[in-house]
This record gives sequence, C-alpha cells and structure tokens, in this order.
Amino acid sequence: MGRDEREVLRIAEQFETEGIIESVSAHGNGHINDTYLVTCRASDGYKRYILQRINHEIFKKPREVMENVLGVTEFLQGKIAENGGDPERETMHVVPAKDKAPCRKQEDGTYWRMYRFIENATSYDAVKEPKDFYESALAFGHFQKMLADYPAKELFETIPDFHNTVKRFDAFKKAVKEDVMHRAAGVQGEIRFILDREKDCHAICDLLAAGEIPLRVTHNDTKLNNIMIDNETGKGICIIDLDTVMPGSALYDFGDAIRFGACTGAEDEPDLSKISCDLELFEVYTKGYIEGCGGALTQTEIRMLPMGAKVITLEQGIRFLTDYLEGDHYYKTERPGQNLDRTRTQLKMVKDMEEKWGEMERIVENCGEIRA
Ligand code: ADP
Ligand code: GN1
Ligand code: MG
Repeated sequence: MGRDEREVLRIAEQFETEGIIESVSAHGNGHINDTYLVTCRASDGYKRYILQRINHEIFKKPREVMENVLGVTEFLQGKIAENGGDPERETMHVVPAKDKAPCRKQEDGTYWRMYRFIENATSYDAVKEPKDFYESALAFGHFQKMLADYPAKELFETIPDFHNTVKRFDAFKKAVKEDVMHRAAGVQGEIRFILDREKDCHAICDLLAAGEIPLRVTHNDTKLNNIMIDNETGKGICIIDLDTVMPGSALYDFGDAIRFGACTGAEDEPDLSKISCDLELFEVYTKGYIEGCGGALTQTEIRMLPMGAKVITLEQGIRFLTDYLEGDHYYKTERPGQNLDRTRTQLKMVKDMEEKWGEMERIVENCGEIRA
C-alpha cells in the first residue's frame, strides 16, 4: 500500500483503542479499501483492531458510508440480542475516534475508520469444505432476514447504481468506444461475448422495475471473504464489509456468493481450464440461502436464483473489463493484466453456467420444494 508504518501508527492513535498500540500490519485481501491490523497491549491482555482507509475515490461520501454502517450495526445489535445471540461477536463494532467521530479525515484528504477485530474467526478466499459454504449461505440469508424491517429510506446510496446491470453495460460500451488505453483491439472476443448478452443485463433490473421481485435491504458484496467463519464452530459468525448495504435484490446477493464461492478457481486465475461452476457448491449454497432467509424469498425470487448467479457474474465480468479498458483505476491490482484475467474467469463462469442451466434450475426447484 506504499504507506509507511509510522504514518499508520499515527492514524491508529487517533482512535479510542484500549491499551498501548504495539504494532500495525497490512491485512486481508479486499480489492477496495486499505486494511491494517492494529495490536494493542492492555492491562488484561492484547486487544486487536481493524484500521481502514475508506477508498474515497469509490465511496465519494465516506461520512455517509459511516452513517449507514452505524445505523445497520446498531440495528443488528438489537436484533441479535432479541434472538438470544451474542451482539458483541455477531456484528461489526465501530471504534470511534478520540473526538467521537466515526471516521477521521487526514491532512492528505484520506478518510480512516476503525473496527473491533473479530477474534477466533477466519475470512476465506476460497471454499475449503462445502459445509463452510453452507454456513456462509445460512449467515448471509439470515443477515438479509434480520434487515427485512430496516428503514430503507434512511440508507444513503453509497455507490449510485451499484448493481444496475443495464447502466454497467452502458458504461462498458462507452469504455469500449473511448478506448483510452488502446486495449480494445486485444480483447475483441471478450467484448463480443458481453455484447451478445445485452438481454441478460436487463433480467433483474426489469423485474425490480415491474415490481415482480421486491427491493430489499441487501449486502451487495457477498463474496466469501466478506464473512467471518468461527474457527471452533465453523458457523458464519459475522458479516463484514458493510459499505454497500443498500436497497437491492436478494438475487444479486445470492448470485455474488455463487460467482465467487462456487467457482473452482481463483477470481484472477490465468488458466481458464481450472474455472467452472461447481454444482455441488451451487446446491449447498442454494439450500443454505433459502433456509437462512427463513421463508422470506418469494416464489419468483427462488425461481430466478440461477439468473441471479448468471447476471451478477456477467456484471462482474463487465466491471472488470471496463476497468481494464479504462486503465485499472478501480480495483487494486498486483500485476499487469490482472483485471483481464479476472474478466476471463467471470466470462468462463457465465459460459459454464449457460451449459449447466438445466441442472441449475433443477437444483433450485428441488431446494424450493424442500422449503415449501
Ligand atoms: P474491502 O472493502 O477492501 O474488501 P473489507 O472490509 O472486506 O475491505 O476488509 C478486508 C479484509 O479484512 C476482510 O476480508 C477480512 O479478512 C478483514 N477484516 C475486515 N474487518 C474485520 C474485522 N472486523 N475483524 C476481522 N477481520 C476483518
Ligand atoms: C470488491 O471490496 P471487496 O474486495 O469485498 C467490489 C465488489 C466486487 C468484488 C470483486 C465496493 O469487493 O463489488 O464484486 O470486489 N466492491 C466494491 O471481487 O466495488
Ligand atoms: Mg471485502
């Protein structure tokens, strides 16, 4: 992240930590924010915290992000307590700055916030055991259910049109046309693949616009490394990365988890022979998500789950390719061509889902019946 340790320490000191700060280190594999682990020594042992620079190029109004996060976490703390859970561990806790603000702007214009570190839990970058994926589905479904009566009007739209696939498609076409990096000629196959699927980009947006599926308060970034799995029980203990909690569709939340977790390879795997949609994992997640939502999903939503998986994967391919064409300014990259590799895995997943469409629909039908 190219930031020197002393600078991060100086920023950590602006927050209400317990004890004396001993160390800071870069942490996690998020594509958007800069994340650090802060370790403090207190009289009763070590206390750890997550310190994050909010990417304000992407989240243009960091204070609104923090209002959403505070609203949602406080609401969840109440719900979890009502349900007999442990609000200390099962949701995020914002650690305020010493001046009580939920985030602090630095002289260089960057915005920082702090959370309590969730101990004895892991965020996985790939599914190791199908059971973990099932548990993550239960937890994401449950998260959705708990937020069912959250006052959606109070939420700021932290990234406008975040999962508006039609607008993502339009932005992509513009990037192809402008071709500022002169990269379009080298990716004609990928561009064609996307242009041929314009109709799919409308599938969920049109259902929402027609009121055929409900607008819900959703997480919108449900990849596996945005959930902490308890090291002892294996349960999905806490949903993290709440920056994009906004009104949206459960189909996108379901689909995004499949896109990432049911993929047989890494999101940036250059060898496409390793990429496919694992139907066993698709089934496991479908069961867990329907169950976790506790009967809240409508019949249309359940029927459209395979479409949720396909559309969000296509949307993600569109977003990665747009970023590649525009010069890799949105997603963090560690090597040249990484966004193109990411694009290709998404498009391979879409193609594989199209080939397995009948089986995906059958799996959803069977899981839907289990619920009824
Ligand atoms: P990004 O928006 O960049 O994805 P995240 O908020 O997802 O940032 O954080 C990146 C990683 O940091 C997560 O995948 C997780 O491993 C870790 N992390 C974030 N918040 C916490 C927390 N409160 N406790 C433990 N680990 C956390
Ligand atoms: C980003 O922040 P992170 O790494 O959890 C992105 C998601 C993408 C994902 C692709 C705010 O998620 O929308 O699906 O990368 N988050 C934002 O891996 O754009
Ligand atoms: Mg994340």
